[in-house]
Formats: sequence, C-alpha cells, structure tokens
Amino acid sequence: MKITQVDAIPFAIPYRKPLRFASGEVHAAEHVLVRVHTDDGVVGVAEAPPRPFTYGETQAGIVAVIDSLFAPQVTGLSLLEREVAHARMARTVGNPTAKSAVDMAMWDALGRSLDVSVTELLGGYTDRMRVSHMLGFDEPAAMVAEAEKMRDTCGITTFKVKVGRRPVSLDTAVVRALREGLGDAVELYVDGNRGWTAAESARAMKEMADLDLLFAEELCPADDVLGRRWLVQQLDVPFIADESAVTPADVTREILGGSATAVSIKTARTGFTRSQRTHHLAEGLGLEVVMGNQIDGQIGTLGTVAFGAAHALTSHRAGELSNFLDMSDDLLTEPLTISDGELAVRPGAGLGAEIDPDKLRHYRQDR
Ligand code: MUC
Ligand code: MG
Repeated sequence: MKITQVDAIPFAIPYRKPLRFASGEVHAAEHVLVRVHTDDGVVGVAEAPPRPFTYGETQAGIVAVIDSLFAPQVTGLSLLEREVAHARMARTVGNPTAKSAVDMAMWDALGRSLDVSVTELLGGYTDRMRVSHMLGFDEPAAMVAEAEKMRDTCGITTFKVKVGRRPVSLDTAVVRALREGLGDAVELYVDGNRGWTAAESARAMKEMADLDLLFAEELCPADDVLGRRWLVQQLDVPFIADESAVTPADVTREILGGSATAVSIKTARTGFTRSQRTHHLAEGLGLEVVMGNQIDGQIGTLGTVAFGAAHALTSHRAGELSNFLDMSDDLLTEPLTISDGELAVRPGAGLGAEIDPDKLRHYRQDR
C-alpha cells in the first residue's frame, strides 16, 4: 500500500449552460483529475475543481502544486499514513482543493486495496442521500421551470437558490415564484455567496419571512464581523457558514463569534480526512450540517455522497449532489443517476469511480 506516483491531469468539459452566482460563474468544468498509484498496482482517483473566486486556486496552479510539492511529499508513504501526508502538505498554505484531491485519492486507493467502499471505511451509516439542487441566477420563470424539471425528472424536492444580486427584490421575487410555483412540499434555502451587505441581507430575509426557508447561507461577508453577527442574531433560520469556514478553526471562529449557526461540509475543499474533523466538531457543537457542492463533476460528487452517507449527521439533510447534471459529459464509464430524489453511493471498492480512458483522452488538456 505504498504510494509510488501521483498524477495531476487537467481536463475541461463544457457546461450545457453556465452556472451564475454572486461570487462568480462557471462555463466549463476545467478540473484536475488526481490519481494516486501504489506498489500493488492500485490506482485511487479524485477530482479537484479550481475555484479562484472562492479559494484563489487555478487549474494550472493545482497541477503545479501537486507536481512540484505534494506528489514528492506523499510518494513513498503508506496509504495508512494520511496524517503524515497532511502534515507534509500543510507546510504549504492554502491550496485546499489540491490537498483534498490527494487525500480523497488516497482514501479511494485504500478502499480499493481493502476491497471496501469509502463510505464503509468512514462510518457506513447509509448508502444514499437525498439530493438538493442548486439554482443559479436567471429570470424567475426560468428558475421555476428548472426546479420543476428537476422535480419531475429526478424527484428532487430540495432547492438551494442563489441570491446576492442588487436590488434584493431580483432574488426575493425568484424565491417567491419558486414557493408559489412548487408549493409547500418543497424545501427552499438561499445562498448569497457574500453578495449582499448585512443590511441588504436583513431586508431580503424580512421580505421572504413568509416563504418558509430552511436555511440562509453566506449572505454577506464574514469579514463584516459586526454586521454579520447582527444579521445572524435576528434570523429565525440557521445561517450556514460555507466559504467562510473551510477549516475547523474557521468553523469555531464563526460559530463562537455568533456569525453562523450551521456549517457546509465540502469534500472538494476538506477531502475526507479534514471533513471528518469538521463533522466531529459540528457534532460536538450541535450544529446542522449540509453536504455542499463545489460545482463538482461526477467524481467529486461520488466523494461528497460517500462522505455524506457515512454518518447520521451528514446524511440528515439533502446533500448538494446535482451540479454535474449541468455538464455536457463526464469522465466516468457509468454516469451517475439521481432517481426518486436520491443519489446512491456506488457499490464496490473505494469510491466506485471507473474512468473511461477514451473520455479522459478526449478531455485532458495536457497532451
Ligand atoms: C456554493 O455553495 O456556494 C459557488 C461558489 C462556491 O464556492 O461554491 C459554489 C456553491
Ligand atoms: Mg455556498
């Protein structure tokens, strides 16, 4: 189970339609496939999605930091020495999705070596999760039509609505149209990606007070320390810290400071090893957890559902597992499917991600 090689392969797959939100937009999945090879001939895989608008990483930067720093640091280690791998990678600040992809590929390789799934290795609580679908910026009618399509074709009944535009009525009108169009049976929550000020957020939440929202996420920047605390104290729904709470220390600071009351766990940025720490912290603090989406492809989504399904707390709420539906293709031999509003963990060893060699040849950008 010794690591002999780590590959970082850039690839690009266009989106059918761009996803737009307050901090940015995505037109193509320009991600990095990470492969960890062992001396037994096992290959673990994971996917790193560069999100410059959230973490400052780029596709070229992820390839470079893995090739030049992380690959040499983990080569020669056993798959069971993940703490050593993390201690070494931690010498480099930042680069959360690059570190996480190395971590998840190590877990995938470990699962394959032991012939057990990653979900079983992590906790084995269940084998599926309810799915929450993310609705990017558009006209109200188009966003309602997309939600109806997701409900009718995939059985999805939980929707995260991107907000954070100005004037706030642009977004509150969408949420109202969704509630009126889809009725009381669906769950709705909003994510501002720091687009509003605290005062705008408070006004918007008042306007939506009758719309039975489940959560509000990252409506204004955490750096507006007093404003955000003021906002969170007056809400009657949990306020999720997403991009403001990547590390357990960030979560502690946001929660104890009164600037958030729930947390989003994204395996794309904390892998499995560090997501475990956030999960345990959330359990200890009594926080709601939502398994978030870093606009993942199918390999990344397998990572999210593998972790989410592994524990009671992380599988309680619908997980954000459907962004890959907006991509025109993917790298897996067998595409993921969402039915009856659920996504199942792939049966079999590791994450169950089998890469189609023809697709990889077609979409990779390094040759
Ligand atoms: C989300 O939950 O915010 C958009 C930006 C980002 O960092 O993640 C996505 C989804
Ligand atoms: Mg978010």
